[in-house]
Amino acid sequence: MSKSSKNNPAYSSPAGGWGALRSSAKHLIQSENAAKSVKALLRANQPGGFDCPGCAWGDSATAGKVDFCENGVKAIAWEATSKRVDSNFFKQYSITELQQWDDHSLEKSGRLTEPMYYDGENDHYQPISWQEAFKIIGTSLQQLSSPNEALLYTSGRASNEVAYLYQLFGRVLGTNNFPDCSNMCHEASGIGMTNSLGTGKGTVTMDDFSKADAIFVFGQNPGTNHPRMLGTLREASKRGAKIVSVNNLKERGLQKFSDPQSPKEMIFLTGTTISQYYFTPRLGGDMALLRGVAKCLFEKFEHDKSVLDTDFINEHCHGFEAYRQRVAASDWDKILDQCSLTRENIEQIATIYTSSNKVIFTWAMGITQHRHSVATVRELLNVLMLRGNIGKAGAGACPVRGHSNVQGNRTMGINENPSMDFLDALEHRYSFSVPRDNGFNTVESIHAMLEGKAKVFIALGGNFSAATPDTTRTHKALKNCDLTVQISTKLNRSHVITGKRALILPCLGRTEIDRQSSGEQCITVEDSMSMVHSSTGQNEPAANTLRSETAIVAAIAMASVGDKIVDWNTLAGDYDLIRQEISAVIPGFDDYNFRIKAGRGFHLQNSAAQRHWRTPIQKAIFSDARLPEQLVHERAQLMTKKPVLTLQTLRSHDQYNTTIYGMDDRYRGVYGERNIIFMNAKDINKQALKNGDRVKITTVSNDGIARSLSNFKIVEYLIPPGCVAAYYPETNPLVPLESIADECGTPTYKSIPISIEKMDNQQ
Ligand SMILES: Nc1nc2c(c(=O)[nH]1)N[C@H]1C(S)=C(S)[C@@H](COP(=O)(O)OP(=O)(O)OC[C@H]3O[C@@H](n4cnc5c(=O)[nH]c(N)nc54)[C@H](O)[C@@H]3O)O[C@H]1N2
Ligand SMILES: Nc1nc2c(c(=O)[nH]1)N[C@H]1C(S)=C(S)[C@@H](COP(=O)(O)OP(=O)(O)OC[C@H]3O[C@@H](n4cnc5c(=O)[nH]c(N)nc54)[C@H](O)[C@@H]3O)O[C@H]1N2
Ligand SMILES: [Mo]
Repeated sequence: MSKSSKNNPAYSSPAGGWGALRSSAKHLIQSENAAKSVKALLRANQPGGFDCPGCAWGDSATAGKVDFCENGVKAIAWEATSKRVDSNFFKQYSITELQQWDDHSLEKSGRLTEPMYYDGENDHYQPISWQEAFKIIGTSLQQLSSPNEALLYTSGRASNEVAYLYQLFGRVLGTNNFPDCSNMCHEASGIGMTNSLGTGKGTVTMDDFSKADAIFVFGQNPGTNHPRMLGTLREASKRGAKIVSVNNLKERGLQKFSDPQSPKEMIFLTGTTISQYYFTPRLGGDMALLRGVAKCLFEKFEHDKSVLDTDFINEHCHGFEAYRQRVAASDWDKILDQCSLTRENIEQIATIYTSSNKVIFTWAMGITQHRHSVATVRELLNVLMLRGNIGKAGAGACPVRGHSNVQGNRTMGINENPSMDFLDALEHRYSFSVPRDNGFNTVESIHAMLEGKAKVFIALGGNFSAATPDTTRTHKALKNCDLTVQISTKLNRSHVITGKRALILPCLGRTEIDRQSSGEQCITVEDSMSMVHSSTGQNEPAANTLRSETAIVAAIAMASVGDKIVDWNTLAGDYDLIRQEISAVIPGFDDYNFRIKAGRGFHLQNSAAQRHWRTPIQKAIFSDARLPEQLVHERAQLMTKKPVLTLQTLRSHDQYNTTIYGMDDRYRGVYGERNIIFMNAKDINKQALKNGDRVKITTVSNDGIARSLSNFKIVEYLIPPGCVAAYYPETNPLVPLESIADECGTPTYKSIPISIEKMDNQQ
């Protein structure tokens, strides 16, 4: 196979298979610590082992089976690297110099091992003792004129134990400012599901996947981002379930998959067809598509009363009549225009849907990162509810989460907008006056820093400066802070875009042994199916100077608010004690310490799965939202004469969010580069461009801020006309801070109106 990105799609083999094994081997060998990585891998997602830090897909029920994927290998090898970023490294490279490095080079430098301090005086980080570092944070927080000038960011890899301590610390300090990666990720799923069903979490378990008659995968690329999900889909496909993909790109993994654990598929170089049906709507067209499906259902219902589950609707739902009228009022022209599919396509989807009794809808960022994402999530639920597909075995809603414990972090109270029940429970347990005002989400935090309303920024993991939108303004915001603190495993952009002063606090990774005063500790996490299980690090820490995230947060709390309300040190010395606190405060965690000892952990009950609706009227609620008046390209086209295209920013196969493992995107036939833009041949011709041309990409907006990126290479690709795609995080400078989803504030990373022009030599 030619390693060129000229003739896409270049990947003709099934996803997975030997390609995945070869790539796994390559990443292991390049990891400079192959033995350590392999040892760790064999314990991934096994009882007594650790939870793979890759994604939040559920674990295999068959204990003992090898349960990791190519991208899990990359995540584990990346953490086990023998390279070190220590005080010598920072002596050698100034902050200004490191700012010029790309994301791949920064993280590839290795594991952070020593606490470091930048005091604003010279351009280098200097080593600092842990005690001094905590003192600086404590003093800075105490000097704020209000606790709401502090921002406590969390990335979804943090464990339940550290997340619980972190939110408790913030609330004792007096703020609900908990921006998190979820604000940029599945926020729309949480809000849409809570409004419709009274729970923000998926209603299915792994068992439902083995019973479903049909599984619809919306706006998701599991071949890269949730590879173990392909194993589940493969099993379903093999037993005759229908798999339907709805995605503007023909993602390889959703078409054919060869399971590296199937000797037959490996030896005979075959694979299993995953999606028997594949539909490619325009970016942001899913709500219109679903509205069209609902229209078909109502039409069929005229002749066949079994098409809708009227018993379920009558007994469990509210708002059916208003929804029926809204569907009737949505006209076909607009529906077909917005999704750019044919009426036959939509009728076919409706027929597949009505001919299946038990149906699961899964979705990810292709649904949640649009202006009308909450309305789209609710439309997915409307269509499920019409046929009683919530709270029935083999059926339900499955927002497939991103980070391995992002769902658990929310359960633990990492939320800028916490429920009153949760705050009451904290107040009851610890007897202090808990802050009740909403805090800032991620985008609001950036505004607050820009306006000088927030002055101390602490990040529990993640890479805020690269993951967030409007990079130029976000960097200005961070630089405006008095103090920025990063609790991290590896060097990234957020360490070199600093506040006036900055601290790096290096921590243990998930794969490493965590020793505290009471002995070796395990942590716990919750996956997309609400299974809570323990994770025990297996490798020796990268350095004996590292501390656990839990120990670091406890020490920050101690230095800032003291131990009058919570005895932080005792809790950090024995994580069983933290879990006892969680049991006492958060419903569903009774006998927590006991239940995580059993094999694969325990399932947190999901009220909607039991047809118990925690909405204000105790019913599942149909949403009667209108279709968007216009999609982004229509609105933006009024602002410019140049052709407007809609840009989605997405992940390549060789990255984990802002962590860039390598420069290839194997399944899309791209090798050795990331500054590319996938375009349809028609759009390329329309602008008299050619495959391979270099272009400048400019955001179309009327806010007076210029946002452009130069030197992106056109890759001709099968993508609906008018839509283009490019990699995140490189394209974040193009995403306006103000471009956020209605009702939830998630940046619209999957629909940015842009124009392109050919680079001349001067540009
Ligand atoms: N290896 C690896 N694993 C990961 C991650 C990673 O970066 N690397 N990230 C983790 C995280 S935090 C997350 S949130 C998940 C992300 O998992 P995904 O949501 O799969 O990630 P994206 O790459 O953003 O892909 C979005 C998919 O939706 C499609 N899409 C985009 N817009 C639309 C639309 O309007 N309609 C439809 N129908 N489809 C659309 C895109 O073509 C693409 O296939 O993965 C998690 N797992
Ligand atoms: N344009 C665009 N932007 C996006 C998205 C998009 O699709 N398009 N997706 C959004 C989504 S879905 C998400 S979730 C966010 C992700 O945003 P974040 O969660 O903030 O970013 P990550 O890249 O996952 O963070 C990687 C860093 O985490 C640190 N790290 C890794 N493991 C550990 C650990 O065990 N402990 C600690 N303390 N640190 C650790 C390492 O230093 C690493 O550099 O990005 C969002 N941004
Ligand atoms: Mo995410």
